[in-house]
Parts: sequence; C-alpha cells; structure tokens
Amino acid sequence: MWLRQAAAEARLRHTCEQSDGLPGYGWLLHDGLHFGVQEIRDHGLTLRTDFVKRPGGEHGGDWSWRVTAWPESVGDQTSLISLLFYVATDGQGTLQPHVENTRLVSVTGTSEELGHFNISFHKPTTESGEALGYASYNHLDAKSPGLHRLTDVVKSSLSNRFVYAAPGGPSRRYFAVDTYRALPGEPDQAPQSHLLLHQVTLALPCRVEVTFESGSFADRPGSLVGAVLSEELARHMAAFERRFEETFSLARKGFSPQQQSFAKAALSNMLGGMGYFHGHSIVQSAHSQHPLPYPEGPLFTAVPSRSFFPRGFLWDEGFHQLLLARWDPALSREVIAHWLDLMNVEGWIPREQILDDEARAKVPPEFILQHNEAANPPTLFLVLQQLLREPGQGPTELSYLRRLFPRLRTWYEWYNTTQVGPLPYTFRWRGRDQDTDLFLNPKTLTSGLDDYPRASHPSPAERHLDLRCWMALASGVMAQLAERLGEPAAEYRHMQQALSDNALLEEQHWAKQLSMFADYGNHSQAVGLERQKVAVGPGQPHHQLPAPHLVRVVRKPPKLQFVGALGYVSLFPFLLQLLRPDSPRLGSILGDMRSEEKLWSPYGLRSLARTSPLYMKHNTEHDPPYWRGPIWINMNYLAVRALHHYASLEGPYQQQTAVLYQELRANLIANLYRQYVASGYLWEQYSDTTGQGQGCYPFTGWSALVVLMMAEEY
Ligand code: 6A9
Repeated sequence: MWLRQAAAEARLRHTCEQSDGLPGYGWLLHDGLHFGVQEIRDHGLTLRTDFVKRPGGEHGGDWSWRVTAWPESVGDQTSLISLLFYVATDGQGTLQPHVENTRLVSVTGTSEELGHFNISFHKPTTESGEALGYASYNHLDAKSPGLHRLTDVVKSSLSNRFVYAAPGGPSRRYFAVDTYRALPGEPDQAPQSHLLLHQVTLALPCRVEVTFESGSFADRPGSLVGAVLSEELARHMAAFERRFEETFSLARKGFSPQQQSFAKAALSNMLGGMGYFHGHSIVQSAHSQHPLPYPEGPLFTAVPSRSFFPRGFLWDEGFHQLLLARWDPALSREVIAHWLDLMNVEGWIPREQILDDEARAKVPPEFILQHNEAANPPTLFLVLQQLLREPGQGPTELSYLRRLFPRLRTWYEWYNTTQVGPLPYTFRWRGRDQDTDLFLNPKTLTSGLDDYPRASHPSPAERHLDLRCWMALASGVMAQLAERLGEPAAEYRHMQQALSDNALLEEQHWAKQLSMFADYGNHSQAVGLERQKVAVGPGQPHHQLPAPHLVRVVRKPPKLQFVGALGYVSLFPFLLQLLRPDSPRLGSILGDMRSEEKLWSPYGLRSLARTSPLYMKHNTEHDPPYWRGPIWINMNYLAVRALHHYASLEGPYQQQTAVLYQELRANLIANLYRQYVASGYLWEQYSDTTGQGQGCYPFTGWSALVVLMMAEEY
C-alpha cells in the first residue's frame, strides 16, 4: 500500500481500483516466473516495483521486492510518501513480529505451503542505493476478519497525530497506522487473519527493499538485496529481451522500439495479472432448490482485468492462453489442467470463477451464483489446437494429453448433450434472459457476447450459429487428440465433418433474404423500448410520481425465422474457418466486413453492423450497448487469423483476403498502440466511431492479443 502525505485526508492506495483514476499502471516486463518490473503513475509521483525470485529449498525459494518512488516534478523536495508493507495469514499459519524501537524490522513465520520463512524490511535508501538520512517508522499488529477487509482495517487505524521531523527541515504531521479499532460489525466475524504491517514515511525520491527468505533454502549464496538484486534483475531483463524477440520477432518485422515496449507491456500484464485462487463456487443447480457451495479447489489462471474482473472467466482464458502458449507452453498446460479440474461430475465448468471472500467482495450479489446449465464458448479447444501444432511434442506432452483426455471427453459430452438444438447438428445456448418485457432483446450471457441480438423471444426452437461453430472446432480437436492418443476417434470425426459440411451449414443457418449466416428462432424485428405511461392521480404532486421506466413493446408478433443481426455471430463460419475457400458465402462475408456502412471501421471490425436494427441500442434504461457496435479484440484477432488462413489457400478470394488481412491488421495495431500511448492503458473494447478505449481498464486479457497480430502468430 502507499499513501501520499500531502492532502488533509489520507488517500490510501491498495488494490487496483479504477475509481483511483491513476494516470497509468502495469507491468512493463514480466516473464511469468522469475521477475517483473512494474510502473505505477499516481498523481504527484511515480512508483516502480521490481521483484526477483530465486529458486531453492522445498517451498518455492526466495524472493525480493524493490520499490522505488520519484516525485512527479524534479526538484520537488517537499513530497512525503509512506510505503506500507504487510504480511497477513489466510486462515492458517503463524507470524512473529520483530520490532526495534518503533520499526518492524522483520517477520518470521510458518505456513502449510511455505514452511518456515523470514521476511525483512530493509532500511530505506536513496533511489541509487545510498543510505538515507531520515525516515519515520510505524507498525501495526492486528487481527482482521479476512484478507478482503485488509484495506478497511488499515484505513480505520490511521491517525495523523504523528510528526515527521527531519533534521534541518520543518516538522510535519503525517498519517500513520496507530491503534486498531475493530471494524463495524466485526465482533460477529471470527478473526481469520493475523496482520503485521510496516510503514515507512520518507521524502522522495527513495527506495525500499523487502526480502523473503525460505527456511528450507539451506545454502543461499547471500541475500538478494542491493547490488546483488540489481545484478539478478539486469540478467533477467536481458534474458527477457532476447526471448521476446526470439518468440515474436517484432524488431525483425520493423516495429519501433516504442511499439515493441508496448507489446512487451501487453504480454507482461497478462503474465503479471495471473493469480492463484482457492475456494469454492456457489452454484444454483437446476435440480435443487437452494444454492450449493461446490467443493473447494485451486485455480491458477490469467484474468481479464486486474482492476475490474480480477478472477477467472472460462472463455476469456482460451484467448489468454493463445498468447501465453507461445511464450511458455508449459505454463499454459498447467493453467488448462487447473480449469479442467474444476469440472463437476456432470462435465460442467462454471463460467465465472468467484472462489473466495476476496473475489466475492468485488462482485454484485446477482452475479455470484453460477448455474449448472450455463455454458460458455469452449475456447480451451483453440489453445489445445495450438498446442498440438507446436513442434517437438515429446513423451511429456503426450502423457499430459493422456491425462487430460478423460476430462475433455466429459466436457465435450456436456456441451453435446445439454446444449443441443431442435434439429440434428444444431445447438442452442441455454439460460437466456427470460423476462422479455424488460429487455429490448433478452441477453445471452453464456455465449460470451452478452447483449448481441438474438431471437427476440427465447424458445427451444432456437439454433445458435456461434455455438454450432464452436462445436465444429471442438469436434475437430477431439478427433485429432483421440487419433494421436489411439483412442476411438470416429464419432468426433463424424461430428466434425457433419458440422463443417458447407451444404448442411447453409441449410440450417444461411438466411437467403438477408444474404448472411444467422441464428434462427422465434423472432420479431419490430420491437422497441417505450416509456411506460404512469397514471397521474388528481392532485398528486409531480415529484412523487414513480420514475417512469422503459418497457419493451412488440409491434409485430414474432414468428420462426432467421434473425437479422449482422455482426460477429454472422461471421462465425468464417472466423472458425469452416467455410470452403471457394464458397461464394465467403465472398459475401468479405464484402460485409469491408463495407463501412456495415462492419468496417478504421479501428477494427465492429461487433454489430451500422445497418443492423439494434446497432448501438440500449437494452434497458441502465444497460448501454456492449456487443452492439464497439470493437472487441478477441473477435478481431479471430478475424485477422481467418483472413491469414484464407489468404494462404488457393481460391477465388485469395487476393481479396490477403489485402483485407493487411488492412485489418494494420488498423487494429495502430489504434491499440495509439490508445495506449494516449491513455496509458489497454481497454476492454474500443469505440467504432473514434477508436477510443471504453469499458474497463486496464484490460490486458484478450486485448493483449494485439501482440500475436503484430507477430503474425495465428
Ligand atoms: C460483473 C461487475 C466491480 C463481459 O471479460 C469477462 C467477461 C467476458 O467473458 C464477457 O464476454 N466480461 C463480456 O461480455 C465481463 C463480465 C463481468 C461480469 C461481472 C461484475 C463488477 O464490478
């Protein structure tokens, strides 16, 4: 945590919060294993946080952190900052503080996972490592209800009764941890966590180092501090630079050093955002009345956004691993295995992983429950497809796949039975919004494309094009895997062939009148949101009226038909490369993509065509358009990848796809880079009219796929 000692109130920074409005923060370098370099730009100061790990012993070895802080303007001698370092247990383990005067010098302790350890808070120095004249120290020893309340515990113990009095300088009051008063409502909650906190308050610029030394690490060559730490860091940084270029060739492709730094930051943030979560989902089963806590388990995963969605999402993870599998295939294999281990006996994996109190504290209650009929696109098959293509598949890889296979079979079977459509070889997302009066178009959260327009009236008659294409992909990968492992493959192969049969695909999903691939279902185009008329009683003062709200009106009754919503869903047979290269449908898809009236923008492909009836329409009063126009990078990555694929195949559209490939790729890279430079962040999605980043930030989940576009890795 840190705290600028400037304002009259203490503004404590702790976890990534969008509401803090930081001008920028993120990992500039991070290799996922040995080291990381992070820059945090706050108002008035910049922090750099570096860590290095050193393997040894039986508990993961040692690590060191170095925090360096600079004032925003050079020569600002007056800025005071507090850096707060804490150690906290999480349900088990013990900690002993070692205090000299008021300074918490170190903490020794044990935990199940870490064994014995020693954490030292080293004396602060100048930014280049020379001894510093003066600093103030405070510390806190408290019992907290749990890790999710730590910020509150520290905030509630702050007092500004302390005085910072550097020799020769003015005396200044500052905020520091003092006695801890229990939080409101706390007596009900048994303390879960022992917290020890070291606060150092000092003038900028400055540097503080912290070392973690593992008890089972017997013959360490010396502590990882000061010059030794600098050396190790430099060695890791140099190795990162080499490996990055070997993997992605961005210098060779002519990207500028600035563009390369941008790509390094994108990859590093995905790696640096990874987390090891532990706990249980809360599940509403279709067969039981009450929600059930699922068994506890671990999840090692990347996350879409450190600030807003710091937890695992099933279909996001497939996209994350497309990038990480290029950087470190072994890491990806570990993550995929973790996800597949979350499967229940039915073969279902919850879509959003909200596993502990810390995660639950960040999610509104209505989103916490997971429903066991709810799917999410099985994008892990995209990664498996990629991993199967990797050269040098040895016995390790094979035995991994062998262990994975039973789970994959069960997972595939779950989709293939619970999400079937009304006709053979069709599929339907379960769990669409049921309340058709409230929404302009009931959402389909399970598809991942939330408010993307589907049939206006959800019904069992629906067939969803995107899910069908995902199943074609899944079937193909299952067939390939089964063949490689000598397992029965015929049924998967048959499914794959049936689902990619272009004639059958057209029969079930080609909307002749609309000239596009589409969903099919009980649908009316003539719907709108209207303000509900409120009856006004005589003499009723105006300000007491209930706020009028929007309700859906259906002006023409729905009927079974194709759904006119040109956008990402219509592109799926192309995105997942099911179309034959000589298919005339490929020609119309390319036309729609390149049309500025429809999907083309200078910043990437929009999610919904400008000509589509629900383009940029609100779904309710409070629900702005999400997948109804803005540009999303995961789908654009699939588009660029598909263009690259078709450009390599002979056929009537080969030239056209090659040209489009260059244009779309260039547009996306240029805009993401421009927005990053201008705003300091990668974003959840991008405006199709201005290119500006929108939604939450930093969002270095699938938006980081820009690295693969730069590298032309598909
Ligand atoms: C809301 C609000 C602090 C929505 O990237 C994760 C998902 C995608 O899988 C999905 O395709 N996002 C996309 O349409 C974000 C979903 C967040 C839902 C929970 C809680 C918390 O505010």
